[in-house]
Amino acid sequence: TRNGSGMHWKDYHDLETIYAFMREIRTKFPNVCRLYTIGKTAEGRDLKVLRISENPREYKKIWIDGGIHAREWISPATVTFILYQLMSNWENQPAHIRGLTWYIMPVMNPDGYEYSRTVNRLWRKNRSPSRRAKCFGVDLNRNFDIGWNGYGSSTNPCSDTYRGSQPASELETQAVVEFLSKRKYNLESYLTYHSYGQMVVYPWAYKAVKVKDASVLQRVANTAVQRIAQKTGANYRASVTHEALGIAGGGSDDWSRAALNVKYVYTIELRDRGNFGFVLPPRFIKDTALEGWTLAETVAQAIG
Ligand code: ING
Ligand code: ZN
Repeated sequence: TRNGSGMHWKDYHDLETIYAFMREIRTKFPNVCRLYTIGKTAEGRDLKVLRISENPREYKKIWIDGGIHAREWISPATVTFILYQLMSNWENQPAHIRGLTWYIMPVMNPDGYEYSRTVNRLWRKNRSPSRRAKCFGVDLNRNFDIGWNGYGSSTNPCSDTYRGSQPASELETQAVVEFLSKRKYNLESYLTYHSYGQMVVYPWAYKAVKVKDASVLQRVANTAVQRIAQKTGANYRASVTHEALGIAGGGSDDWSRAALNVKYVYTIELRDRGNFGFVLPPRFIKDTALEGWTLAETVAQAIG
């Protein structure tokens, strides 16, 4: 699984390698790929999304993001692996995969990711400076305009769960919101990759209520979890977010459901269960990424 960009899944990579991999895929498959720069970060890095589609006007759309939180390195590793799984065998993919338009954003928080790689391994937020305090960074998964400033988020700029100065105050949030709002009419699925905990969860997170089609979401999550266990032996749990993780406002997943009415909305907490936590050794990347791909495959099949 080596190629010109130097991408592989035996170790974690810096942002430039991930972006080189995205450009490489676009160059290899120019007819099905389109690479977008949807915005820039506070430190001036590009925010990149790769679209894969044989028919962007007609096909149903699925969004996948990773790297909202800087220290969750397994997330960009998994989302790039999903890209690799799709494109290394595109011609032979089943109709429910080839018949979708995939929007894939491996690193939603590039400033934080690079900061975690070079300065502070356990950094979570982005790196935007606060006007009110000496602290840096907003938790992008508390910054979306749904249940903003509610439970599970902080008003303190020095907190790890700081919600920002207002809803969508952050450039990363704004870029994603603007990009997806243009395509809201048939986004079928929003998948967002985090770690850790080994869980597949669905809305709501901001209030202790289940979404209307919770029974469908639970059933598809159960299927994904069963298939994951068959593939790698790992045990994931499927649940509604507020029961599994507690109430938290401002999440991207809840926003996609509330603002865009997306049906198949999932957050996956990848490996592990706390033994290594965020600092998951590279030897676990392959299997964990396969687990993340299994969720995407299962949801694609459910969309039909
Ligand atoms: N977990 C998520 C977090 O942002 C979550 C859990 C999901 C909260 C959806 C709110 C909405 O805290 C991790 N590991 O980041
Ligand atoms: Zn996270």
